[in-house]
Amino acid sequence: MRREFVLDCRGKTLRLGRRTAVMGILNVTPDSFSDGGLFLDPERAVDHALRMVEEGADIIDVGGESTRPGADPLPLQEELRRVLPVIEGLSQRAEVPISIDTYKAEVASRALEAGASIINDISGLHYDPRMGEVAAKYGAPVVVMHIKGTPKTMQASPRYDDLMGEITAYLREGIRRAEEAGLPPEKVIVDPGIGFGKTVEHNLIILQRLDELSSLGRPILIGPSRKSFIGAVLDLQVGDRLYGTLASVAIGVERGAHIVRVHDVKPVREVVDMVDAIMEAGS
Ligand code: 8Y4
Repeated sequence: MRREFVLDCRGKTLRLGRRTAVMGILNVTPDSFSDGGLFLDPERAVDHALRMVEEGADIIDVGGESTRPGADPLPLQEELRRVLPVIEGLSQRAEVPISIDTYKAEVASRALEAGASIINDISGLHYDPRMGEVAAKYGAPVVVMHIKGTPKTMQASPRYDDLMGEITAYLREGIRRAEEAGLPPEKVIVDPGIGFGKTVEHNLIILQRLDELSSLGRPILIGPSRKSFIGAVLDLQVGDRLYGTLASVAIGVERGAHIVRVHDVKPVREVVDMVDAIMEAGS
């Protein structure tokens, strides 16, 4: 019983709530799409994105900086150098909206100019004070994600007195900041930030209690794909976490997720189409 939302992504319409939307992950780092050497090849990245669209992705999330636990921040110029050619190339060849995964307002702004239409801010409008105004200027939907700490520090034994209460309060503050900057609350998507300042147990409880985020009245996005909580439960390395990802996606959708951010688009599309059919049956 997800609420339905229609999201205008700068001319591209996303209908959320009946059919689960799949966001395909496009990591544009030199170790993901190299030209055979040390350099990033934008065309290979674009080809991978187009394959994800053929497999059923509704959004492509382009990110240039690794936000894995313990990762160092990436200089602005290098982040721009990685993501802009890919966004330019992809926006000419794909119909689906492109999101820019960044917490820097300057990167978001340049990405929107280059053809992106959604901002995916892992800080939930808490790091860069200019992010709200960039979103408002372009009328771009923003994913507001919860994080405790920073990517560098977040996994140092995170503790919560009230896990879902703290996440909800942080996301509500993100929605407030967006509105204060002039972005309508209708343009905000909320995300509990699986893996960002959470223990294995916290991540499992977030999925178990995801329905509580519906009190925010906004579409819900989750990003469980291949994350370490799956590795911890199943004792599997990152390349072997597909079934754990699919279980997390199925439960997350049943508990109210409108959008799932994943690496493995084809199998996830199949799982969410089936879960959607079960949820819609008889209505
Ligand atoms: C293997 C591969 C294991 C990647 C872990 C990872 C989210 C997100 C990330 C999320 C939103 C990641 C940018 C972390 N996670 N954005 N971004 N929600 N909105 N780690 O959960 O994928 S990066």
